[in-house]
Amino acid sequence: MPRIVLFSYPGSPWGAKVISYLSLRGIEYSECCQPMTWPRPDLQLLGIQYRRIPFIAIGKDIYYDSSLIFEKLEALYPHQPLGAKEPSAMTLEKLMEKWAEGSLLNSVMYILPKSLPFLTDSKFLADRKELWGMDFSPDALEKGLSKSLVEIRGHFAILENLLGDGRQWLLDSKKPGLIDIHAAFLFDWIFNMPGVQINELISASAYPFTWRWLDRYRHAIAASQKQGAAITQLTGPEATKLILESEFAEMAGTVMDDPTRLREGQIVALYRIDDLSSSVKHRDVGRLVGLTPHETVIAIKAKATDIEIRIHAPRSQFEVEVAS
Ligand SMILES: N[C@@H](CCC(=O)N[C@@H](CS)C(=O)NCC(=O)O)C(=O)O
Repeated sequence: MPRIVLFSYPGSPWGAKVISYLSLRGIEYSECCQPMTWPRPDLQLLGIQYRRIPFIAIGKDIYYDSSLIFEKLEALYPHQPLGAKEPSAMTLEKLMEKWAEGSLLNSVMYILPKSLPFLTDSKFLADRKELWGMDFSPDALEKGLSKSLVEIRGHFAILENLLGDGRQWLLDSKKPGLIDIHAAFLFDWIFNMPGVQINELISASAYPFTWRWLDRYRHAIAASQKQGAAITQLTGPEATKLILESEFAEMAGTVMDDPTRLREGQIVALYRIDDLSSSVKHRDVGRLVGLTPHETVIAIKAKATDIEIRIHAPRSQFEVEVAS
């Protein structure tokens, strides 16, 4: 299998989520660090318009969105995967993934420590306002704090209920599974930030099982990172060269019958629909080469080359349509 290249930036919670997964699996990878805000000139070398972080390349296959990244890593690296195997556990795992993004994410944002330098950086604030419509300034965060604490208390109560029988991990496994990553990564990210204040209403004395589980999670990730091989850092040109000189990780897909009625070979636009600017500014345009209930695959040419790479995106939160 070609070497994985992760495109992320330090401090990205979703980037940390993918890194935690790779570490727990012991899968080696290289990293191409990106700026925290747009533009990301490295991506232009590959011809990629995608705005969000992280994404990974496995050879000339590029995978957007951590949900698809996990599905692919589970399937392409089948030795000792982390995902649940039994249908009810698989369902819970998927729901936990959606809960983290759809509910938990918004709750934890307001406890970001106000001393973080980027919260007073006008470039960062304007960038995120354009992307999310959200004001991350310290004043705006302060206004949302009490609602956020009420919500986090509710989230903790759900976990405390499950962990209250003394299990170590959410599905009572011996080691952390993918479901633990889904449920823990945002708490792990926020509660380990320098300067974070933990209100007593959500403290370890109120939710002892949940805090012990979060502690175990942090130690398990740290131990796996200590054991794992060093991560190679690549510049944009180095990452591009590595990717373009690699094989594809997967065979070409198929375009199945689909409600969109799109057909193989059509030139399509692929973009996210869960933020304010992707549908306008971050459309990847290419030849449709794969369409299933799970994913869209388009082929594009890397900038100034004749070399094709394939972009894979999940169906959920993405739109694909004939390019205009
Ligand atoms: N559902 C996406 C969420 C990714 C996401 O929102 N990432 C944040 C960074 S942690 C982002 O892209 N923010 C805007 C940016 O960095 O440009 C995934 O799972 O990959």
